[in-house]
Amino acid sequence: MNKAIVIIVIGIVAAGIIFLWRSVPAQDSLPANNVSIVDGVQIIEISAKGGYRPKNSVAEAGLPTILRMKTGGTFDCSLSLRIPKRNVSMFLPQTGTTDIDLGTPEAGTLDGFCSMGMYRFAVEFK
Ligand SMILES: [Cu+2]
Repeated sequence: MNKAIVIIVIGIVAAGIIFLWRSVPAQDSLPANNVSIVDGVQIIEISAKGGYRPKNSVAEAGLPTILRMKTGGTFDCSLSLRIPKRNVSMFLPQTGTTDIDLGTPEAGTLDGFCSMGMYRFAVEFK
């Protein structure tokens, strides 16, 4: 086969792969579907492993709310959770579910961090 044709075919295949790769949205850009309301209690689920996911959540203000932290084989510092506005400073289990009662939040943003502040998440109450 002609070398020029081979190079063109490789170029087209590479362009296709790059196009497909770019059209897959990054996980953080997907709308977060981590907030549910069960029996009048709002539950916000955040997973902790190498950071917090989703990084940004939107929830309703004025509802009794639980922040549900999920870990699974987590061994990094996202286990060490701080929510300064709520005086939360705790260690999550390496694997498990930890419910944190947020009471009935008013409108505003609640930030959570790992103890060193390198990982962060935010919940916006509207
Ligand atoms: Cu950290």
